[in-house]
Amino acid sequence: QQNWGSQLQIPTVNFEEVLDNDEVAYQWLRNLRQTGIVRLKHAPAEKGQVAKLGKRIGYLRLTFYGLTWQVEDKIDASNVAYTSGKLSFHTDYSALQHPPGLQLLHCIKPADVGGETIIVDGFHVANQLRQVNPEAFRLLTSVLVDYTDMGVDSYDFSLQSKQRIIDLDHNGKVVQINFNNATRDSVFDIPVELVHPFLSALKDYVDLMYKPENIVSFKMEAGDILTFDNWRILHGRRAYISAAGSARHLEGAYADWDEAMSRLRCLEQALYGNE
Ligand code: OGA
Ligand code: NM2
Ligand code: ZN
Repeated sequence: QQNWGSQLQIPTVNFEEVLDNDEVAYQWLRNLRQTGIVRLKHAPAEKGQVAKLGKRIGYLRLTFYGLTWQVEDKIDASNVAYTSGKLSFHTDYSALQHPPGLQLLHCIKPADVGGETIIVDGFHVANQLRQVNPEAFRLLTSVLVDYTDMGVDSYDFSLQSKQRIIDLDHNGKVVQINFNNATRDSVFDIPVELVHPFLSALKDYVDLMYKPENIVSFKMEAGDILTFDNWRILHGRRAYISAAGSARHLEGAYADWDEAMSRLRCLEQALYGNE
């Protein structure tokens, strides 16, 4: 995996080629693993395209928001994402005990004004925090945070989970970020004397994320599909003006790393197996 900051040129491939050409599909998934984000260009600006990518991998991940979901400014929104408001840096669905590994976001209609995307490499910033503030890093990698997501979409739901903001593997390597202030519970089940140090550590991490040298910011165009590692990349959007008749519309979906890595290995075997 390659860390990146604001210098990143987002790896970009043609959508139809990912569907039709095995070498391009292989490049897509390899880049996704390495860089954590790949932009697909020139998809048709209509629903159904992220579902095709799901078939290319194997399966999409079904959640309470549906197999695919529509990011629009909705009345009675089941989630803050379904408003025209700003979304600060987050990973999706920390309220699940096993958050989706991959996210696909297809821009069908950009906002006329606003709605720009911001992204940051959460692993890179976590390693910066480890350097500059080891104690904050220790708190974010050990304290369990309560997440909750309640509401109604196709079904009613009431999810709860406990997550570390930064997950490490057994060698101390950063392997997963679980951070979404919108679904962080008002319940915080830790010793009271830890609350302030924890929140201050979290603020230090967030402040590092927002450093200009770490952020990449751009506006998605109709037909763009962002595919990214939801365990690694934090994403957000600027607020937008919700214009009647030309409303912003994205279609999104989740997938998991097991299936994506499986497809990557099968493609590699088929393409280069006997060399
Ligand atoms: C989301 C989200 C980004 C956008 O729906 O979780 O981050 O640009 N959306 O609307
Ligand atoms: N949506 C976009 O964790 C979250 O609630 C992220 C999920 C609504 C499917 C938003
Ligand atoms: Zn999101």
